[in-house]
Amino acid sequence: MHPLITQDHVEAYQRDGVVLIKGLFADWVEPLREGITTNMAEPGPYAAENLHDGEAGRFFDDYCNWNRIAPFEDAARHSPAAEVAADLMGSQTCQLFHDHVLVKEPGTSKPTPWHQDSPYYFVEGQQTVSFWSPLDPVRQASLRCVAGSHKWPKEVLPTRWLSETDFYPDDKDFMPVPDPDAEGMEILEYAMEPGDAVAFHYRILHGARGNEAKARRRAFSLRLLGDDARYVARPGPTSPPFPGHDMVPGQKLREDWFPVLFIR
Ligand SMILES: O=C(O)CCC(=O)C(=O)O
Repeated sequence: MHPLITQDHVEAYQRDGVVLIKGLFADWVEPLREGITTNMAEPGPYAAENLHDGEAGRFFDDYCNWNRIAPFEDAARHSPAAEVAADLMGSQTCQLFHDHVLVKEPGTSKPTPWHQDSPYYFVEGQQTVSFWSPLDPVRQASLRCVAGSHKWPKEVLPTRWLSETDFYPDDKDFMPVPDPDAEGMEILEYAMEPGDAVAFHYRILHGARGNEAKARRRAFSLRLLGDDARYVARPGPTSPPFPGHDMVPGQKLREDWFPVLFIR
């Protein structure tokens, strides 16, 4: 087990689908901030602005940039994240799916809608984990996760964040998006320092409040895969789409595009 975590972290992760890892990216905070500066100055083809005209603040996100922004690749390959991920997942290996940057500038009141990541992705498995790490202290705009939702039998309907329309043309296999606050669900959220990370399963229902604070809320996320993760077909283009990936259902993700970061 990596010294940053204990058996309690693993049990909490398996039970709740979410756990806080203090200091996971503590040594990468400055380089990752620089990476985000580069990313925002040179957005990739998938970069999005998630506010309508006239809405206050700025909510920027972008993903799949690790192979052009060195600090993102460095954090994926050399931080403790991959080994900690393998420990939490109970996996012999850890493979990179992608990186994701989410920035809420001060005065951005828009919440991040409740969603699970898994329905947007073309991958399925019990052994999945994302790390969401703020590079600024966060209180109000921290990630909020519904404990145990990774074990729900049906996935939650994926929607587009800006237009709030359904993500796939055929949505009969999904359950409607619940309102965890109104429905009294157990929501886990943490006051976090730069470099701390929330580990959460791809099937965890999660969202975030707006950022009404005076400070920026820059977050870096790594999406990681364990031994049992396999390519799955979805009813339309996924997010991220990875055009031309050429994989078939049941296949392990190709290692030339999704590098193995850790082998036990
Ligand atoms: O940063 C946010 O506001 C939301 C993050 C999120 O949904 C994710 O990392 O999957």
